[in-house]
Amino acid sequence: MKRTVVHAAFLAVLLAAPAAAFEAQPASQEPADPQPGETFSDTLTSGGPGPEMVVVPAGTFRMGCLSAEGCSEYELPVREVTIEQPFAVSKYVVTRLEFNRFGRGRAGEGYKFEGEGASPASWVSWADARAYAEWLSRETGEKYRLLSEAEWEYVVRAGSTTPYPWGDELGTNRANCWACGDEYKFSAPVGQFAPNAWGLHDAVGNGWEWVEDCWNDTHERAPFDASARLEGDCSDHVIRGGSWRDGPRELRSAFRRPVENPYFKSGTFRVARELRP
Ligand SMILES: [Ca+2]
Ligand SMILES: [Ca+2]
Repeated sequence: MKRTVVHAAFLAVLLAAPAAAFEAQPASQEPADPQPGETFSDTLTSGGPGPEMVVVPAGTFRMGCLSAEGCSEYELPVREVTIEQPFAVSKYVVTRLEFNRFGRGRAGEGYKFEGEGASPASWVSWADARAYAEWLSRETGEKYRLLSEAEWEYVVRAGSTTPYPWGDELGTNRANCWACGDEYKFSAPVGQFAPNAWGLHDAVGNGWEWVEDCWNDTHERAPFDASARLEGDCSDHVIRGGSWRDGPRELRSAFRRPVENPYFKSGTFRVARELRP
């Protein structure tokens, strides 16, 4: 496994550890996967780094609209979901530069990726977002995929129970949307706003984010674990988080909507990577 670990705290632990701790391991053994909070990028076989990933912990959270007011029936009922294994998630949505490495950015109908490389790869269909993750798996020998809807809300909330990842109010310049008090009229390059508690940037706002799940009108009978919901209306898929074209309602962590269009103007995505057991 080729991987660049860049977390300063992790390096400090490595440097401080007694030599005996390393001698106990056979030289050929691969390093253990990183721990929650650490960041890394896998190296692509074709050259260059994969997306920057951050490890998130296992845990239990309440999914859905947690506030008494302003809820859509799409966001109910609230249920407790347990994410049993830590996993890694990209800190940013996949950028044009990253998507162009996949090779479909310029060729794919509907894509417009001649612009700045750090801008989100938008207009990407759900199927091509999945294809990118499959390509990334082949390029790295690791298991990349879209997030399930439950995983998405888990990592975006990052322990928060408020309407927005940062609190009760939309506030000013926390994200990119039409009502966010930011400087961007369209999409912003990734990472222009403060990350959430687990290090994800643009968790809400900037681009909608595809997840694996088929559309269902409510959370009734939704899984209580990290799995994606693969029954329901599978001509539509769930998209989350709101975009530069959206406002206070859509930017809430609980907000969800179905999208059928194969190419959705403000549709972007982030990837998950499974860790080794
Ligand atoms: Ca804006
Ligand atoms: Ca987003």
